[in-house]
Amino acid sequence: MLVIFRLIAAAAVALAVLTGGGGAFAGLGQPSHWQMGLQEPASPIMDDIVWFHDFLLWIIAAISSFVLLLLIIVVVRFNSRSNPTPSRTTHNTVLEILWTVIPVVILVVIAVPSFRLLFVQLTTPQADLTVKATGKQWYWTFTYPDNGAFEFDSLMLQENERLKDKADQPRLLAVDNEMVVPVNKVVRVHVTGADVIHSFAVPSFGVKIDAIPGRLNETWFKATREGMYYGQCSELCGKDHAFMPIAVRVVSEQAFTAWVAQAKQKYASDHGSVPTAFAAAPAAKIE
Ligand SMILES: [Cu+2]
Repeated sequence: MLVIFRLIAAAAVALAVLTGGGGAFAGLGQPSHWQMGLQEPASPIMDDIVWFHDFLLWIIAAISSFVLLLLIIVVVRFNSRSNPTPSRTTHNTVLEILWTVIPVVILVVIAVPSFRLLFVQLTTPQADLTVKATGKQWYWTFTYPDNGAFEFDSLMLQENERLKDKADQPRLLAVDNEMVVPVNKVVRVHVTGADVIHSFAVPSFGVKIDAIPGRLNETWFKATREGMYYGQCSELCGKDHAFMPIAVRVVSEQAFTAWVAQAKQKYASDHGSVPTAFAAAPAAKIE
């Protein structure tokens, strides 16, 4: 009896996830408690990724249910008690053609939106702005070549630096200097690594690309809503890999112009300098 109750509970959870219950738990720009789905999308690419993910989930659920049904039929109808003298049939042409053709059709149906998504992700449209993100052990450096080539380092806020009552300074994600971009503009991101391989990833934008020393990778996003969006280094890069978050603030175009004017002054002295002091800094203390 208990087993049946557990099965019913598991089915109810699966149904809730399938019918989009997961989406209700997802946060915008950062993870949320009890989150089950992907983070809320804030770019056309992430909209497509979420659609593709849900589409695949239905296909996977249908295939798994079908296989489970076949297994149950075999167990019940063809065990040695109910079927003491098994049939000796070995071939069935129609069945063999079907179980070859149907999976091929399913794979083609999956491949079409999958390749379309890959092409859209890898083809940068006419960019309004370029930002270079350099992964370093263990922080990010952002450069704005189109806006006067100023450059600044973005380090995670330690527990004692963080304003705990501020919702936009989440633990292990808030940084001292955020990357700022204008809303509804195509931002081209040039990504590279200064020491080892890192990975630039912001879930709500659907962006994830390796930061490889000696190589310039390119990705893009168009943020459709203003706000704070957090990501993390997504390639194991050393002991403080978990403590080099990416924080992107999406603002209006006017606010962006104002920020650029102010940032040019603020980071003027940083330009071209190599902040080796950070590389040799003691380990981040996380409580
Ligand atoms: Cu890293």
